[in-house]
Amino acid sequence: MPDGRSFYITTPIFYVNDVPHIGHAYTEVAADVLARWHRQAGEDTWSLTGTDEHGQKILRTATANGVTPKQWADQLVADAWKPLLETIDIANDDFIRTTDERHERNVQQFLQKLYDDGHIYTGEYEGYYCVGCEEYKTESQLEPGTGEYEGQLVCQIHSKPVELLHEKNYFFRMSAFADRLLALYDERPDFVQPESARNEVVSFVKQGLDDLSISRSTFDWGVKVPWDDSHVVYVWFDALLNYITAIGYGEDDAEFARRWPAQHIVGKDILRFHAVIWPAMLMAAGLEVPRGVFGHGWLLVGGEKMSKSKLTGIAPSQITDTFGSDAFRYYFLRAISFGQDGSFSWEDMAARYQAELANGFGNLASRVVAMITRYCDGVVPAAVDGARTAADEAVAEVERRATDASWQAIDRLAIHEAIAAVWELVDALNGYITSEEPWALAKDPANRERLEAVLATAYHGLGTLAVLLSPVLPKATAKLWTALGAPGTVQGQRIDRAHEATLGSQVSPLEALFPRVEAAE
Ligand code: ME8
Repeated sequence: MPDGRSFYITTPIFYVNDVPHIGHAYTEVAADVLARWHRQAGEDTWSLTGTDEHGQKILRTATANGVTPKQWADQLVADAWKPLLETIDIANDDFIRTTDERHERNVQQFLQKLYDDGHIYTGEYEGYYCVGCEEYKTESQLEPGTGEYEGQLVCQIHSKPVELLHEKNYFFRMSAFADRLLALYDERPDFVQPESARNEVVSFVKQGLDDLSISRSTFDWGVKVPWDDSHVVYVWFDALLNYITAIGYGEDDAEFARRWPAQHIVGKDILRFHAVIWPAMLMAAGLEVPRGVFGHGWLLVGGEKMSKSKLTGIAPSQITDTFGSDAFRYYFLRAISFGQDGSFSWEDMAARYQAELANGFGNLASRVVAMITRYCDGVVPAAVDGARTAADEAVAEVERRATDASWQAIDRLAIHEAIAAVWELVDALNGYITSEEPWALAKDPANRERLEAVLATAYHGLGTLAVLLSPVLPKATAKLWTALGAPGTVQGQRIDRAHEATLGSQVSPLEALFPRVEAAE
């Protein structure tokens, strides 16, 4: 059951050096499904996404393109990142940019507080910096380059050379928080999920933490350090703060108290920033740590992380143009266990589209609506209590189970398990129609009562399915809801009580929810 707490969920804010690929879309969709599910469970829900626009990576890209970094960011946000949200049907509540004034002034406020409280000091640092990661690397995170990078050290993630930097910077005394972090991971085993991510984080912190360089002075594209404007704030320190500046940190205490803490959904590449640095920053500021950090797996191409810099990125619209946004959302959340790596293939996408969406769910919906239209003139038969058989009861039981099990899975962030739980109802209803054979019952008026009971049971099951699948398949379930003649919107229904939804009395024609796509792709 929903616990009545508010639910605040975030995605990473993405770098605007390039356009999005399906890896970014995957994170967006996962967070969106969780947000929609909690919202439909009646929780006070808020979902945030946005863009990370400062730092050397953006500065260099903009310079190479002959524009200012702000011009570059404005263009990418307008032409690529905001349109992505429409392409994959994201219902976010807010979109934050790190160049927003509401963000910049409160980054300064946060930093000033840490400085005043003695958490920041001046130091010198020499190390290898990867501009792709926007991070100093230890030698164990580097490898010898090959080909054009022969003789240079390259970053293991980007396979591009790192740069040896020597700077006088401001440092955050992060080392002081190692024990408190370990106590946190211990007391709240779900703080970092999945288990593999938690283990990685714990063993990393157990080795002891270094202090963190949090300013840069060799370029000026960033938030100015409030007490020294010859430095800008390190891009990660700036970016992590988006999660609180977006909900009123420093300006709207009531809103901040209402929303914080957040559940963060990130890719496992940026787990340490979220599960180590970020909670340490919050502890230093005397704020509550996040509700949790979930590090999902990578989408792989040829066994490697799909990426813009390696030119293996697939644009989300390449998939949605053929299969639609619902199928995109469904595929990535169903085919990949949330938390594990997964590979995308057009063949697998097409096969699941046809078997599960078109034949499994879409066809079920069309058949039931068509039979009520044909045998009952579109009038939904009232369920006749006395005529309920064991098969009817079994369907009702699966409806209850799917409702409860999917919510419990969502509460544990196990999105793939939630969808699987709902799919038991798809399968049960298909099995029910096959075994009860309403088309055969319709041939003999003596079976009228049984025919009506079967169609009423199937209709009710379809209503439950529409509600339970609405976070994943918002477009198809809205069409189905209309065809069922049900009141209000499907999104307005309580998902944790889906099997109790009030339905309608008259169906209307339903076009194919998942039309056939040409197999050529
Ligand atoms: O790291 N598979 O931004 P970013 C799955 N600005 N997810 C993937 C992926 C893949 N192959 N590739 C990218 C940054 N992602 C920082 C974040 S947050 C305060 C700052 C997703 O544009 C995944 O969510 O490099 C990953 O964590 C994120 O994109 C990295 O996006």
